[in-house]
Amino acid sequence: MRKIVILTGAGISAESGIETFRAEDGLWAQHRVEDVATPEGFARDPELVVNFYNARRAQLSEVEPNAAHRALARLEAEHGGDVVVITQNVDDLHERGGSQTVMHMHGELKSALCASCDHRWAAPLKMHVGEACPSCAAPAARPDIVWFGEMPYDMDALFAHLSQADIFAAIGTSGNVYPAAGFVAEARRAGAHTLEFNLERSAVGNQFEEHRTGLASKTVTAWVEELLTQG
Ligand code: BJW
Repeated sequence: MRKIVILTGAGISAESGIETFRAEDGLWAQHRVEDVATPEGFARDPELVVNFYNARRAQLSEVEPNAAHRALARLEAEHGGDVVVITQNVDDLHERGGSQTVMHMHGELKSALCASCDHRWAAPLKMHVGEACPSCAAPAARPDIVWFGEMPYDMDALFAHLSQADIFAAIGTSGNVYPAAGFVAEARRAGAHTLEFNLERSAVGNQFEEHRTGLASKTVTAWVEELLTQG
């Protein structure tokens, strides 16, 4: 059976009420990327960064997965082959929508990371600057988020999945951030059929063979129905 690798970005969670990054009224219009999404910003003003992620973690309890998250979970449950969701999102809406195989390449809001020993643990709803690591006791807790200039998680495993993909779909991502924006090229090298789901062409849109334009809740649900009907 065909192996399906799916890359998701902020656009899949937009209809659940979570802001994207690069929309006119998105997160980067309200906060400077350099201040809240770089290790240098965290070193300069850890309080600002911890509060930024505390607010976004709190927001998770107010939002629900939408039809696109649920459609991907249905695909995984009903497709006879392998389905892997690689998400750039730090929310937990794929898991709450029912997906089992989810790889969070940019980290997770619900996780904390020790800047000293790399131990990861379940973050409290409200993190505090200088909290002690439960493993090594260093006062070095930080949000478990991959900031610019840091290595995304599980790169070897992600590239291994891409190299075996028969279908590669990117959903709701602007194609501005690497290495994720390079996954379509990698999947094409592996011979995968490539599709993009977005409201508009992404920055790497010309590399996809097929485009489905519109709200992910509609286009992804229809695609999953199609795939499962084809068998
Ligand atoms: C809908 C929709 C609906 C809306 N339905 N669609 C020069 C060249 C190349 C690379 C670099 C370079 N200079 C520096 C770099 C590297 C850098 C990078 O890419 N910079 C670029 C800005 C150029 N990357 C890194 O530093 C990464 N690490 C790295 O490269 O390590 C070295 C390495 C080398 C080689 C191999 C492996 C590793 C780390 C990147 C970390 C990104 N972190 C962030 C923030 C942290 C998370 C957080 O705070 O939440 O992650 S940035 C932010 O962007 C966030 C997102 O995950 C990421 C991607 O954004 P996304 O998801 O695409 O959102 P948007 O808002 O951009 O787009 C939403 C899309 O949805 C839009 O297209 C809408 O149209 C669409 N949409 N509603 C369908 N209903």
